[in-house]
Amino acid sequence: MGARHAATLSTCVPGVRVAGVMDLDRSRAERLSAGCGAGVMVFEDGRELIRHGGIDAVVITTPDETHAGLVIECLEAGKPVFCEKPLATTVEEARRILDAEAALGRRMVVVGFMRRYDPSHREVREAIDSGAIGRPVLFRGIHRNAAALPGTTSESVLVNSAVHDLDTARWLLGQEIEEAYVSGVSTGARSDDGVLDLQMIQLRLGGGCLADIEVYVNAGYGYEVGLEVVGDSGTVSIAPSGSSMLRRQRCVGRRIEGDWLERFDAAYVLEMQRWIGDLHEGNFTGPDAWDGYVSLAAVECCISSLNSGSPQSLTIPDRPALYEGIAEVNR
Ligand code: ISE
Repeated sequence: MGARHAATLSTCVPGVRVAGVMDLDRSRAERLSAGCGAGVMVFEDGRELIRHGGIDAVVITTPDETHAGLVIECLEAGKPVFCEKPLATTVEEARRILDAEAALGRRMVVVGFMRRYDPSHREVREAIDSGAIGRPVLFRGIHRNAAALPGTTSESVLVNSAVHDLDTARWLLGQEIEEAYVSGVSTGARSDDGVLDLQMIQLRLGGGCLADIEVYVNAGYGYEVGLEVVGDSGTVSIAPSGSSMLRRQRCVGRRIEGDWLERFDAAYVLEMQRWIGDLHEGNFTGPDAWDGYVSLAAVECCISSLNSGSPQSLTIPDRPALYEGIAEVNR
């Protein structure tokens, strides 16, 4: 993900220069830096990169467990930060980020919920906002990965993958999650490690909507994200695969993307362009630390449902004033 963002910033975004890259594996960082133009600094320590005087803003794409510490480090250094999702791996860490931003008195954090920039997701949002489907009553989501990432656990399916769907549901419906019921099975498809790699999430949201979301991280055949929002007078949906359909020799076929880098290619570019544009204007309009925090509160509620086998309720505190009244772009 870091290599993709660095490439996007160096080739598709005006008004920015990749000044430094970091990887624990120095040779990998050196290869990446060479592709980002001349004079790109190479670091093996994220904190050193963050504190360096030649770095104005930071993109965090390190492993999930390191996100919160590095975001706080950026805030302490007074540097705007784009953090890949999830913002943290626990609500408590995310709360600390909110506190650090509150102490600064300005929003400096943007979270990489790139689906909000995906043209088809934006069309769904526009259809809902225009009233075309009436009052939304149900969100259905499908999220399939070809194969689970190494080190996947039953909980990390929720923290790392389902966090996108939880964010999408609340973003599209404009409602907060109030109850979650999650069940999972270990399909044994790729390994017999007992990880619950297929999970079904049922949600009840504040405005009277329901949601059901399938997250299957070992689907084997490719990568797909699809959804349908049902309203009281119509529905709007994104078919899992948006590619063209080929009919030949009495068969019909459609290409399926291999992973999120392919499927959300356009979204990643739009996301970086927006972030850099906002940076110049000094007003961030993308998903913020509050969205990162609330999505993690929902993830933790899902984890306790998965572990207890029963529905769990969730109360989201009022949105702090710092996160109110922001221009509606990707919010
Ligand atoms: C991955 O980290 C992503 O962010 C992808 O968008 C998501 O679909 C996948 O499940 C995650 O593992």
